[in-house]
Amino acid sequence: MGWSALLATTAFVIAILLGTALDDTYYQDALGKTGSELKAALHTIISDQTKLSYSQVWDALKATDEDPADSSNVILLYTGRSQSKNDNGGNADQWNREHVWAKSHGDFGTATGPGTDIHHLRPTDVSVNSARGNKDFDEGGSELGEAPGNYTDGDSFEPRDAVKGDVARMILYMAVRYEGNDSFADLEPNEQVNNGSAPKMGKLSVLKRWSQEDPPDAFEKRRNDVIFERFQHNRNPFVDHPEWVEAIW
Ligand SMILES: [Ca+2]
Ligand SMILES: [Ca+2]
Repeated sequence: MGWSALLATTAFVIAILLGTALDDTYYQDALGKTGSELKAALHTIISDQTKLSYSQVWDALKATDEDPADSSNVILLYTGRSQSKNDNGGNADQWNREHVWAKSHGDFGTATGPGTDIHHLRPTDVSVNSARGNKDFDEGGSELGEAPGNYTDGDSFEPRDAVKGDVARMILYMAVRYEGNDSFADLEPNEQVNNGSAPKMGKLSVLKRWSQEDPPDAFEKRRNDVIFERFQHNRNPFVDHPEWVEAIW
C-alpha cells in the first residue's frame, strides 16, 4: 500500500471511529429512544454548550462557513457565492449574519441565546437576507435574480436545492435546543406560514421532505464539527443522525 492509499485508509478509519465514538459518548443517552423521549434526551445533551456574544458570531462564521477551496472566503448560504471573509457589513452586496430561524419568531433578538446560536446563523448576502426577511419556509414564488434557485412570495421563502436540507436541520435543531425552560420561548415547527412573532416556523412537512432530499454533505458535517470543537461544544444531532428527524416528527 502506498502512502496516499495508507493515509486515505487511515482517514476513513478515523472517520468511522469518530462516528462510533460520538454514539458511545456524546449521544449515549439518546440511543434507542424515539419520539418525545428522544427529543428530551437530545435537548439535555445539546443544551450543554458555550454561548457566544453577537459580536463573536462574526469571527465564528468566518471559520464555520469557510470556503474549502479558498480559506480567505466564506460561502454564502442562499447565493452560494464565495466572498472575502472581510467583506462583511451592511452594504447590499456585503455579507451579514442571517438568522435562519428568523429572530422575530419568538422575539429573541440578538441577546446571547438563540439569537447568537451559530448552528442556525449563516453568512448571507445583505439584500438576499432582506428578501428572506422573517418569512416561513415553503415552496414556490418568484426566483430571486440575485440568488438563482431561491424563490419567494408574500409569505414564504424556498432556498436553493443544495441547502434545503441544511435549512431544515437548522430549524429542527432550534426546536430541540429551545424548549422554554430558560428565559427564551419554546421554539417549535408547525404547518403554517405567516407565523409572525409566534415562536413557530413552518412548514414542517416541507422541511421534513427537504431534509430527506438533501442529506448532510461534507460542508455541513465539517461545519457541525467546527462548532463542536472550537465554539459552542454542542452538535446538531440531525446532521449526525438525519433519521432522527422522522423519529421525532
Ligand atoms: Ca445540503
Ligand atoms: Ca422547542
